[in-house]
Amino acid sequence: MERTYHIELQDFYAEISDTAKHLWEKGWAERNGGNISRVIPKSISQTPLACTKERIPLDEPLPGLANRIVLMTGTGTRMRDVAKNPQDNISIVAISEEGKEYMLLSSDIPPTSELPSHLRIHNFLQLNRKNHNAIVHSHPTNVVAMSHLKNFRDSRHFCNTLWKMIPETYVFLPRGIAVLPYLMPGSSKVADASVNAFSQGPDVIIWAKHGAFAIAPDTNDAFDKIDLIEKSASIYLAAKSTGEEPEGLSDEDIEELRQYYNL
Ligand code: 2HA
Ligand code: ZN
Repeated sequence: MERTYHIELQDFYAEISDTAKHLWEKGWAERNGGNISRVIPKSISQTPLACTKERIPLDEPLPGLANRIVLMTGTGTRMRDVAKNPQDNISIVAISEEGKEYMLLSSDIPPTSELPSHLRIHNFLQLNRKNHNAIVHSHPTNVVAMSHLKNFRDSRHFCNTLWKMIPETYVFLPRGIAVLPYLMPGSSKVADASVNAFSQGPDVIIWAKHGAFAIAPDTNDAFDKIDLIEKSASIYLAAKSTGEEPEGLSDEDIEELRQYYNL
C-alpha cells in the first residue's frame, strides 16, 4: 500500500499503539470495540495535500481541521491488532484545504464507524481547546454498568458520585463528566449531542449503555481520563455491593482539594 506519510507518522503510530494495548489489556475493547483518533499537529501536517485520492464530501464544513491529517483506528479493527501492527490498522484521513472534503490516504483501511463524532469533536477542539489533539472511545465495564442505572443518567449525580470515590478523579477531571442518553452508535445524532456536550466543558462524556469518550492532548492522556472514571465506578459498585451506600468524600474534602490544587 502507498504510505505517503510513513516517516512523519511513526511517533503517532507508536502513541496510538500504546493506548490500544492498554485498552485491550484493561478488557474495555471486546472484538472491534472502541476507537482512537489523533490530529497531527500543524507543523507536521503542512505536507501538501494535493493528491489524486477521491475527495469525499463532509456532511458539514470542518474549518478547524482544514489541511490537517487525522489518524484514526480503522473500522472493524481490533484494539489488540492496532497495538501489534498500527500501520495496517490505522486509517489516514486528510481534510481538504477548506475543510469541506476528506481524502482517505490509506485506501485499504477505511476509518472508524464513529468517524462523524471524531471529526466533529476534533473540529470543535481545534477551534476551542487547541492543545487537545486526541480522542479515545472505549467500553469501560463499570462505567457502562453505572450508566444502566436510571438515576446515574443525571450528569451531576454521576459526576459527583465518581469525584467522591477517590481524590484523583476530582483533581484530574475538575471540568467534570457529562452523561448523554443512549443514541445510535456512529450516527450524526450522537455526533451532534457529543459536540454539544463537550462545548459545556467536560473532559469526558458517557454515551449511556455504550461507552466513554475522552478528549486530551494525546491518546495516552485521554486513556488516563477513562481509567480514572472506571476506577471510581468500580470502587462505587464494589462498595455498593456490600449492601451499604458508599459514604464518599465530603463536600468539604472536595473543597479542600479544589483550593489546594487551585482548580
Ligand atoms: O468501533 O465502539 O462505537 C466500535 C465501536 C463503535
Ligand atoms: Zn463503542
